[in-house]
Amino acid sequence: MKKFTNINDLGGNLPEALKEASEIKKDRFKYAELGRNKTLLMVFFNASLRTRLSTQKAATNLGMNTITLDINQGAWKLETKRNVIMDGDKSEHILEAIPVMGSYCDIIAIRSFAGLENKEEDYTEKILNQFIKYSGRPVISMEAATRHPLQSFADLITIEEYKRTIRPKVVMTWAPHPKALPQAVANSFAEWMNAAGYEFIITHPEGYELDPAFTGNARIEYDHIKALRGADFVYAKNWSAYTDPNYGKVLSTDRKWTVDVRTMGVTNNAYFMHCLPVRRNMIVSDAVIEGPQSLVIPEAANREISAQTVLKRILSNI
Ligand code: AN0
Ligand code: CP
Repeated sequence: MKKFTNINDLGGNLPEALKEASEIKKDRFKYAELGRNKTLLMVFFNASLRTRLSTQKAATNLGMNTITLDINQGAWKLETKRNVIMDGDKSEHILEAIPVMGSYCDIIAIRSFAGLENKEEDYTEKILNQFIKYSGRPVISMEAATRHPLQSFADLITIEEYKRTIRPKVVMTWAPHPKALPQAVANSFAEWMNAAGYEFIITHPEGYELDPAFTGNARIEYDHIKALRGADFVYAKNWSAYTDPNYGKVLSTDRKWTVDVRTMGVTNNAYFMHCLPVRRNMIVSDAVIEGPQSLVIPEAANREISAQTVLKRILSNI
């Protein structure tokens, strides 16, 4: 594997990737020699708890060294546009910074969220693609503008571990949040659920339609109670509007969309999932997230497994 920025990088064989993940989970130190003298550089343009820790742990399990750079804490401010006279507050251009970063590592992982101001810039993955083009290294997305594949892979591993039927009913529900969030987690989850072949339904208020390139043939249902009826897994996530002219805007904070005991009551005793970080009593009630059907902790723990599976595949190829 040469990079990991979307599901296609797994080579189209999900069962094989899931099998590999499950083997890694059983013995995570089996390949402790594979990464010896190899360095993973993790570059963060945005905050992180899980991605930072789980990816570092995964790399360490494989014997790698890791370096972390928080661009907004201690690095030079980076200019990302070309043909600008750099007489402002940005000291360095990303086109020098990227190859320099690449020269200190064997694999480079990036977190760079959607700016939510320029849809075209976000949806062409301008920053991520510059890393792919100019770093000279295999690139791993730790959430880019349109996708969060390490999260979706961990979500899929989690569903496979807990599902009670071959083809469970998975419902992704939009939920309220006070600030505008990217569509990346939702886009990516939709892409992976479609590939997994589960019964997959998306529910959100009108105006929150996602890019059809990600939602594919998933059923879209505006009535969340109707959507959630009989669900085996409820995957909650907030995202800001995708469609024009509201791109990146918060259109609703209606707490009737908060996942609570009442909404979970119409499901098939569903498991509750969320990628975290989560705002309680906006996205989900205390009772649901703390309840016996909540998978948020094992889901987060599987981030180590998805990252390690991806790193192992890339290391085997360099
Ligand atoms: C981010 C998002 O919604 O994309 C990261 C989630 C993993 N969430 C927040 O910024 C709260
Ligand atoms: N789920 C997730 O990616 O969490 P962090 O933003 O804390 O890394």
